[in-house]
Formats: sequence, C-alpha cells, structure tokens
Amino acid sequence: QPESIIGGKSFTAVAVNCAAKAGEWIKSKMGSITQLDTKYSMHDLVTEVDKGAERMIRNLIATHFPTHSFLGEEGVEPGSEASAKALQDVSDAEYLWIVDPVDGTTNYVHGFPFYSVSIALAHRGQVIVGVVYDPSRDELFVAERGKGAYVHGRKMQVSPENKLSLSLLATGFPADQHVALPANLKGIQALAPKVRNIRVSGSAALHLAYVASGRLSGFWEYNLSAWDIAAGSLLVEEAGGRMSDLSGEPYHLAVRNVTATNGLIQQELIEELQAASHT
Ligand code: 2AM
Ligand code: CA
Ligand code: CA
Ligand code: CA
Repeated sequence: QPESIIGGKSFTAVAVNCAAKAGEWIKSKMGSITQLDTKYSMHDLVTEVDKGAERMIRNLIATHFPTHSFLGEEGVEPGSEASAKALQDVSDAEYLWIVDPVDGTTNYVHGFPFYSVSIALAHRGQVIVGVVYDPSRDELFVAERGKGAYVHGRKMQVSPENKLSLSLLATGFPADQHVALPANLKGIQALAPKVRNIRVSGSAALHLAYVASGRLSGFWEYNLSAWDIAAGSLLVEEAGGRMSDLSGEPYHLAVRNVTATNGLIQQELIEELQAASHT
C-alpha cells in the first residue's frame, strides 16, 4: 500500500480541495469567456478558463507534493497521438496526477450545465484517488482505492439493471470524423432500439460518476484520453462496477476506447458494440 499521507496532507484531501477551488472559479467565470479558440478541429474548443483552472490545480498540487508528476490536458498538444505520447513520457512516475480542468468545455461555453473537474492520482500506473466535481449541481464524487466511492459522504453503488433492455446508457460523439465517429454511430444505431435510452451529455468524467452513482447503467466512448477517464474509473470500480476496453480487457491508463457499466450488462454491451463495428 502506498503512503496516502505526506507532510500531513492526505492525497484525497488535496485532490478534493483542488477540484472544489477550481470548480468554484470555473463556475464564476461562466458566461464571461473572452477568448475562445479551437484546438484540433472545429469540435475541439479551449478557453482561458481551461488553461487558468489547470494552472491553479497544478500549482496547488506542486506546493503539497513537489516531487509528484503531473499530466494535464492543457499541457499537451492536441490530438490522440500527442496525448498517448504524453502519457508514455510519465509512465515511470511513482506518483502521477492526471487532470482535466474542464471536462465538457463545449457544454461550458454554451451554458449547458454538465461539465466537471476531473482529478486522479496514480501510483505506479494504478489509480488510487479519483475525484470528479460538478460545479453546476455542487456534487463532489470521491473514491479511494479499497475504501469505496462517495458522493458528498454518501456511499455510491452502481445500478441493479441486469439486462440492456432495462438500461439507461450514455456515450459521446468522437471528434475523429474518419474512423471513431462512424464506428460509434453504428454502435448507437445498434443499441438504441435495445435499451431504455441513450444520453450524449458531453462530459465523459461525469458520465462515469453517473455510472458509479447508479444514475446510468453504463457508458462507452471512443478516443478518450487518460485525463477524461482516470478519476471516473476508480469511482466506477469502487462503486462495484466494471471498466474495460471495447474488447473486454481490464481498464488501464492507456485505454482510449472505454466501457463502464454496473458489471451486470458489461458482457452484453461489449458484444453489441463488437457486432455493430463489424456491420
Ligand atoms: P473536453 O471537454 O475536456 O475536451 C465528450 O464526448 C468528451 O469528449 C469530453 O470528455 C470531452 O472532453 C471530450 N472531447 C472533446 N473534444 C475532443 C477531441 N477533439 N478529442 C477527444 N476528446 C474530446
Ligand atoms: Ca478539450
Ligand atoms: Ca476531457
Ligand atoms: Ca478538458
């Protein structure tokens, strides 16, 4: 077991403090964005708030844990190759903080209140703390490995639906127009008639928190990066759910095409997505 306390401050306390502080600031800036840029494509937005929030989180972590490594979305060039390489570069870090300062920037820019701050701490590649904060609803989701997952102190448990036909799922439209988007549209087309419904709400981290809290039965998405998933993956696992890639292999930090469920529908969901990808 890694030390969870250094210098009197627990890892989780720092993660929570960072998420709460950044989240409050992000929310206070909503509606007053002065600079909106695109990154990789017209679908990929970034604001001064994304960058400012990441700087705030990074500085706070560095004051408590100066020896720890840091991987944040806004510190990496856009595109999936750059993000895979950035993760590779820190793969031998003992302690690695993985941060998405605003997950759901498109929602944030449009005033659609579904975005989050996502902060994970990995020890030798294994996520040991995961925090996702939703400033719009003031909901704080926290997990520590082996200690369960909580939303504002209440223990979370994944949902009981044991069939796709009883399930509420979520996914995302990938930015990649050539391979991932067509693949996922096939998945949506195959699944929509077989489930209760599908939501595409725009924050992968929050979707994972919703799987953990039982509000969604499952979630899948293509082409994500470690900062979108790492924190939420621990929420799901500690709430009794399952995380895997699209072929059913267990989740790890380099997984980009991800499924997260209550466990009960995992097999059925993966089979449907695999069948759809071959159509
Ligand atoms: P972001 O808001 O932090 O960029 C929604 O489907 C998810 O996709 C969000 O987690 C969102 O994160 C992410 N996303 C948005 N644009 C993306 C892009 N160009 N490539 C990969 N993921 C993206
Ligand atoms: Ca982004
Ligand atoms: Ca993101
Ligand atoms: Ca982001």
